[in-house]
Amino acid sequence: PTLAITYGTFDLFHVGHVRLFRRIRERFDRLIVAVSTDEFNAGKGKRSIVPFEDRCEVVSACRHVTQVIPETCWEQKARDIASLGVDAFVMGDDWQGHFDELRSLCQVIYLPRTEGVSSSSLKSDTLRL
Ligand code: C2G
Repeated sequence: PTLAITYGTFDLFHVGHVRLFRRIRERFDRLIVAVSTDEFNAGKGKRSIVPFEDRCEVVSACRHVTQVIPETCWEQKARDIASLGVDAFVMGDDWQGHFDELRSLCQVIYLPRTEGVSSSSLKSDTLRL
């Protein structure tokens, strides 16, 4: 069985995340999702509304997801790919080109983002209600 991995914050889980996972599973048998911890997010300059444990629980409940692991640092991707036997590293294309060094380890695929939805827009739209 083929295995893909993707990384992200997945705050305010939305249809863009679901579609990314679904499209990955159209290509691969299994999908591991690495969810950014609150501490790692702080390093990204991001503060999520939903705490890490809850973001993991929500992502785990998605039927397209095989397993959830924590993302604690930028450098873990190469280790994860090797230790987990990953066939493909997949991200939305807002990351186009950022992880091409991983092509020596596995397939690297960037899929088009879902337009019109993002955690940040959901946050700001809610504030305007
Ligand atoms: N995404 C998408 N469509 C959207 C919004 C997000 O396809 N409308 C994708 C992004 O391209 C990304 C994934 O969903 O691949 C998760 O997005 P974020 O939670 O915003 O994650 P990010 O902050 O990009 O962190 O090491 C990688 C980082 O952890 C990625």
